[in-house]
Amino acid sequence: MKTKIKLPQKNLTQSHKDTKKGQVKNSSLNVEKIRKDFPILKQKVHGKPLVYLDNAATTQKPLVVIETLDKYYREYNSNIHRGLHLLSEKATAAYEAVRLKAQKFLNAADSKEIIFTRGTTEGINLVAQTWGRKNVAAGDEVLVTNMEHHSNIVPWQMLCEEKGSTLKVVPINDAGELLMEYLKKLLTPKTKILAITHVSNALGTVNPIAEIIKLAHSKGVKVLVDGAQAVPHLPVDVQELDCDFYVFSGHKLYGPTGIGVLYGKYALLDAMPPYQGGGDMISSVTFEKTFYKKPPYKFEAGTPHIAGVIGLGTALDYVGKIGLGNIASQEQDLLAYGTKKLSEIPGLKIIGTAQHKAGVLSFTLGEIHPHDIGTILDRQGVAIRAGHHCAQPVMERFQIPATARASFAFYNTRSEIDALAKAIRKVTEVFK
Ligand code: C6P
Repeated sequence: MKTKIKLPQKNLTQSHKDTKKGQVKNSSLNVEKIRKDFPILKQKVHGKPLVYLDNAATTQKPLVVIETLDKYYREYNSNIHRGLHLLSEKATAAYEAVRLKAQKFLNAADSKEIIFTRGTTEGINLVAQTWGRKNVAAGDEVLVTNMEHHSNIVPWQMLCEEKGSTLKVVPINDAGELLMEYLKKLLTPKTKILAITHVSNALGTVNPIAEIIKLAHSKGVKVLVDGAQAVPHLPVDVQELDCDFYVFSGHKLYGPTGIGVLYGKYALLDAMPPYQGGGDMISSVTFEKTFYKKPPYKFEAGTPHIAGVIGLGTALDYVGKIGLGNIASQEQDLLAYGTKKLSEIPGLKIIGTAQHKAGVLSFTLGEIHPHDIGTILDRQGVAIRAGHHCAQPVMERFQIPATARASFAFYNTRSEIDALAKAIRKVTEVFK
């Protein structure tokens, strides 16, 4: 298996300079200042300064998000859409205001197209269990890719098992890029939906999603995009993409855990049966018949994660203030610098060398098990993830059991990447 490393076309020394303290400062982002927004980054682990490079698993939270949660519980904790009292009115207004923020964030046509979920996983399950159960029948096909997270495989597999339909898989090349000619071939009259990740969590590949959606639509195939690893790193416009569904998790976007967003085109949402039954999703209930509310409420049964939604709103504001363009440029610099630094380490092999990548560096180091790499790095204060990253088919494709994975956020610095490289070299020494 051949892998070729292609560095992003960027002049590293011109656009970024290390300051005296080793922090990166560039024309658009003052990372040293930004880091002060994240209280957790100040700490030491195992007596060493924390170098947090596990951002694809979850990002750290800025103080404004933490304070938003604190304020909600201290000052206006209340159930929403139900009470006539002031606290409930305040909580309802704050909750619904975030729907508008999420609409703006994704540039959805209407706030009714925004459904709050527990996260990406629940968003995909919701679509598979509602749209999928209604529209996918025996003999039909559901198309996914070889680089999907388990969350975008298993719900479709469950649906296919139930319906007697077939799950088809678009293969990837040695760099971790989709094989477009296979994608074209696999979009057949039997295909009902293509469920595809925008950015791979295990490889970092950024898929040409606009082109793919166009292709699928030209064959009459609906498209669900898993945006879990995309929205924290690049601007997304669902109207421009013309995707049918788009899902993401708040916790990877500097927001709280347990909250996410499902975007769906209104006509599709309106025609879908509900996901769960319960309070707040009905217009009337009798033992004979229940009538449901219109979207989005039809899909938000029970008391939702009110604090999570409100916290997500603050995270969206925070990211908006920093600017996804600035975030992307900072992270691309880290990716290029990290790729160069890690490639210099003897025996280290980067898994995922696509032309277009987000800030993810998955790697193996000779015969050393990635779990050992992760443990030794942790002792040096460097937090990464090791394992299959809930993407076992990716590991199978590259014939490896696991990788070690460093993933970047805009608050990371080149000096942290130096610390990562130093810690990896230590792993090699330990195993000599
Ligand atoms: N990936 C990682 O370390 P939830 O758990 O629902 O917030 O997100 C699931 C999910 C779906 N799709 C992609 C592309 C993802 O990366 C993830 C979460 C984390 O890579 C945890 S496994």
